Amino acid sequence: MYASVFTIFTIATTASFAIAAPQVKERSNTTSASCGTVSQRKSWVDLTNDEKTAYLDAEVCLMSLPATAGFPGAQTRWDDLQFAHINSTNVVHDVGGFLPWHRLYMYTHITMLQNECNYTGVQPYWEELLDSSNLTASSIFDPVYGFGGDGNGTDECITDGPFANVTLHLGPIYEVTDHCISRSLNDNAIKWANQTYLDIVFAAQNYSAAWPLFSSWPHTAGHAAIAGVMLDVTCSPGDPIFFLHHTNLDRLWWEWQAMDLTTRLTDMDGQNVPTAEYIAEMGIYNVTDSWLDYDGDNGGNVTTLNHTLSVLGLVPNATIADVMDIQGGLLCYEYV
Ligand SMILES: *[C@@H]1O[C@H](CO)[C@@H](O)[C@H](O)[C@H]1NC(C)=O
Ligand SMILES: *[C@@H]1O[C@H](CO)[C@@H](O)[C@H](O)[C@H]1NC(C)=O
Ligand SMILES: *[C@@H]1O[C@H](CO)[C@@H](O)[C@H](O)[C@H]1NC(C)=O
Ligand SMILES: *[C@@H]1O[C@H](CO)[C@@H](O)[C@H](O)[C@H]1NC(C)=O
Ligand SMILES: *[C@@H]1O[C@H](CO)[C@@H](O)[C@H](O)[C@H]1NC(C)=O
Ligand SMILES: *[C@@H]1O[C@H](CO)[C@@H](O)[C@H](O)[C@H]1NC(C)=O
Ligand SMILES: *[C@@H]1O[C@H](CO)[C@@H](O)[C@H](O)[C@H]1NC(C)=O
Ligand SMILES: *[C@@H]1O[C@H](CO)[C@@H](O)[C@H](O)[C@H]1NC(C)=O
Ligand SMILES: *[C@@H]1O[C@H](CO)[C@@H](O)[C@H](O)[C@H]1NC(C)=O
Ligand SMILES: *[C@@H]1O[C@H](CO)[C@@H](O)[C@H](O)[C@H]1NC(C)=O
Ligand SMILES: *[C@@H]1O[C@H](CO)[C@@H](O)[C@H](O)[C@H]1NC(C)=O
Ligand SMILES: *[C@@H]1O[C@H](CO)[C@@H](O)[C@H](O)[C@H]1NC(C)=O
Ligand SMILES: [Cu+2]
Repeated sequence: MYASVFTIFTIATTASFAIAAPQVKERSNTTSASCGTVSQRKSWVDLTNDEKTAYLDAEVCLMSLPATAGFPGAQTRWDDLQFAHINSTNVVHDVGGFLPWHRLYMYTHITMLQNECNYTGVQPYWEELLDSSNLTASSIFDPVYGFGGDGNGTDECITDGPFANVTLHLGPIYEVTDHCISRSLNDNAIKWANQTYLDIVFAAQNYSAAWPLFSSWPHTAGHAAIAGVMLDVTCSPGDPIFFLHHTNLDRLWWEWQAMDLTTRLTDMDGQNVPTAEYIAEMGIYNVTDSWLDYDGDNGGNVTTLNHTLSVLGLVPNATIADVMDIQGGLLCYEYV
């Protein structure tokens, strides 16, 4: 239904195809001087069945709690979380703040699971590379220890798994309508998560070059491969797979940062406002002057470490500087 919602950027060079897989220097420690106890974010396939169940139950819990933020149309806490993305879409996509904002959004999600649903487990990620040659074989679609499978029929509603009968209240785009979680699995799109494209992304030598590549390939891969709700540029967090997908993207950004950590803990760049073409193609609202006054970049169109990140109060505003280090104080996790 929203087949063109995610733009595929043009790749200017193919020279980087030959570059080998990155050697990642992960810091590995369970406590950190700067942030305390370090939470380990794990691949979905490395969770035990009990851990998977606890995570899925916590997501169902958030969907069952009543909305409290006063956002228009929101009925549940899940809707509140989704609204923060809907309402921010035009200032957090096609911009330099794309990766930092979604890092804060992943933090918002896990914080709500912990504080409101008593979740004590880790934030898992979907290691899409493992599934990039066979999407439908992925264990994330398991009907018991996963998110259920493909959509069915003209509405493309999912029919099994813990979210089969969930009613979403927000979407499509900016509308407020009741609908199911829809999917339309696409085996071709998941290929954009394969090693060929990761090599292109990891060959980028600075954030300015890297962020559009992250957005184009591994980011588009998960959205377009799941499709349905996941292909709706504003409402995609309605499908809980969104959080596994974007945590994986966050992991990839962190692995890229870790290749030259000293430099890349402060490397920020990119436009602050999406291009007019992007806004028109996505059918999203123009960015207002009042937001530009507040973004922390002194009225400029270049994203800096001072840039304000807002999830509409679900967690306090932060700056991009606050989220550059996943063990910087506000954030305290590692990827294993
Ligand atoms: C882990 O962190 C603690 C506290 O910051 C530090 O004392 C210790 O040396 C670290 N261990 C490793 C293996 O890095
Ligand atoms: C954000 O939501 C408010 C209502 O709370 C609305 O007035 C505003 O137009 C929305 N902005 C965007 C960009 O979606
Ligand atoms: C979380 O735990 C508290 C304290 O035990 C309890 O009052 C609350 O109902 C629990 N919340 C949920 C959503 O289960
Ligand atoms: C993908 O995996 C499924 C389930 O294991 C299998 O039935 C199918 O043949 C596989 N497809 C390809 C192209 O390997
Ligand atoms: C899929 O949809 C068709 C109608 O389009 C329906 O007959 C069938 O029962 C559905 N399958 C499941 C598993 O819900
Ligand atoms: C969804 O509803 C169908 C039909 O009422 C029911 O068979 C199924 O168990 C429900 N699934 C969940 C996860 O609640
Ligand atoms: C990745 O997918 C592309 C097709 O989109 C294909 O040409 C390429 O060979 C694949 N790379 C790997 C390593 O499988
Ligand atoms: C980033 O690297 C690209 C080459 O990958 C280069 O063309 C560009 O000038 C660099 N940008 C900055 C801001 O350093
Ligand atoms: C911001 O920069 C982008 C890319 O250069 C440009 O397309 C857009 O029009 C600029 N927006 C504003 C408000 O200056
Ligand atoms: C958004 O701004 C562009 C100019 O940058 C204008 O052409 C367009 O009509 C505006 N769209 C809306 C919905 O206001
Ligand atoms: C951030 O803001 C501070 C004080 O407002 C300023 O000194 C600093 O130069 C700014 N940094 C950037 C990268 O804009
Ligand atoms: C958070 O930032 C947004 C702009 O991104 C701003 O509108 C809002 O007032 C800020 N909230 C607080 C509490 O400062
Ligand atoms: Cu997004």
